[in-house]
Amino acid sequence: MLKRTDLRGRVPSPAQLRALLPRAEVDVDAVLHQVRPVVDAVRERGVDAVLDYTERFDAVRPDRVRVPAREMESALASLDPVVREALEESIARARAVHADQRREDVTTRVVDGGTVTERWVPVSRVGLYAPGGLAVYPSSVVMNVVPAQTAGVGSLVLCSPPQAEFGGLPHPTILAAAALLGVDDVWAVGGAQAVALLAYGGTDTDGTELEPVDMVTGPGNIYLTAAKRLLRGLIGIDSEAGPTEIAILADDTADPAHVAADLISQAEHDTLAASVLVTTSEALADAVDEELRRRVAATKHTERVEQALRGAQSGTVLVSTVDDGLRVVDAYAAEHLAIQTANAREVAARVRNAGAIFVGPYSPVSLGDYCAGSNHVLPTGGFARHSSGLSVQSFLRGIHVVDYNEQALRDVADKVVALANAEDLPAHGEAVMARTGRLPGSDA
Ligand code: HSO
Ligand code: ZN
Repeated sequence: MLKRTDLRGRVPSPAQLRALLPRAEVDVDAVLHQVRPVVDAVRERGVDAVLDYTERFDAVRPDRVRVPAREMESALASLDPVVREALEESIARARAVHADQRREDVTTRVVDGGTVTERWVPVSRVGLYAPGGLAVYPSSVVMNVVPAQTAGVGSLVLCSPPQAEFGGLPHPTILAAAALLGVDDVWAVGGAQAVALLAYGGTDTDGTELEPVDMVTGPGNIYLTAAKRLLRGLIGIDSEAGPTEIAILADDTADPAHVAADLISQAEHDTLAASVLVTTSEALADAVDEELRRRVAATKHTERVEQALRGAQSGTVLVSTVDDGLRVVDAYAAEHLAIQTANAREVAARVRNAGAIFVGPYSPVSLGDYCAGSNHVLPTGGFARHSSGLSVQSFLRGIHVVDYNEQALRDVADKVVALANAEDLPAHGEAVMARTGRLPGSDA
């Protein structure tokens, strides 16, 4: 089922390796021209425009956009208690991990009388997005809300598209998850119009105001991503999420049933999802193929999974050694990397590029999707070479606070003047001399 690339006895460069492991192309730029008029209309006409687009794209026109408090309560009250308990566990574990990410302010005494403090300040107001349609993921609400709340973001608003089958409200499990997390400001709006409304703000049909946000995070389809790209700058955004990816580095100690189940688990998200097995063992590769045949036929979303596994973005790579395998997975920089080898912990410690790493036989990626405590909003498309997943840090800004006294300024004044003159910006030096009252370096 997985096409095979045999790299045994070869040592391709990282760039060659990346070409061997292609990624699904999602051309966001191609839809910018469709999204721009939506964004412009919401800027000009606010909620009226939102409702027009909602009618067009979501086939429903709610009376108002903001979800009433009683609807939040009733969604929570009708949530399946088993799912509620699972969500609560997921939230508690995520809160524990994210609490440890909080940064302390640090003051560096650079010289006597001169300090620089790095002060970590949360973004004031954040908009979170939860998709509807095929991807109704209350777990993603948890993964976006928990780091924002833990960072100390004071004001959070959630947007999710209205669903005709739920009377123009967002999906009830999304509302219930928001209620469990203590997010009560929820608006029934999806896609590009949601990002535009969050960025520009607007007034609901009953006069309720949505204040503009400073930042928008959360996954969505290509139109939502295009809107984020258009509005970036006016608002901060998280990194663009592409189709999900799993890479597994395995040797002959791996259980083929585990490997196959994990490859299928992420292929289940999307026909463009990537499932990549990197292994030193041809026997394991054969056994995994065998398991895949059996399991793919039996799983619920057979067609989607099969298309993902057969796509150009998925495959098996045979390597001579675990070291070579590490080179391959580092070049690929997967969103999720599972290590299923002997001494998995030690092998995992040598990985340089991955969104998240799942160590050994009992840490499957789907544990991380829901209940490990780790965040599941992770860099895709090779972005793990330079970026991290969503964290408390994503919602904080480090502000340098510079505090020098007169003597400390005098002591360094000639250095500032020298650099200012070297850059032909003498007024920079003069701003220092205006305080020191004389040319730096003179004895008077
Ligand atoms: N694996 C997805 C997250 C997710 N899985 C949500 C299940 N629900 C991207 O990391
Ligand atoms: Zn998943």
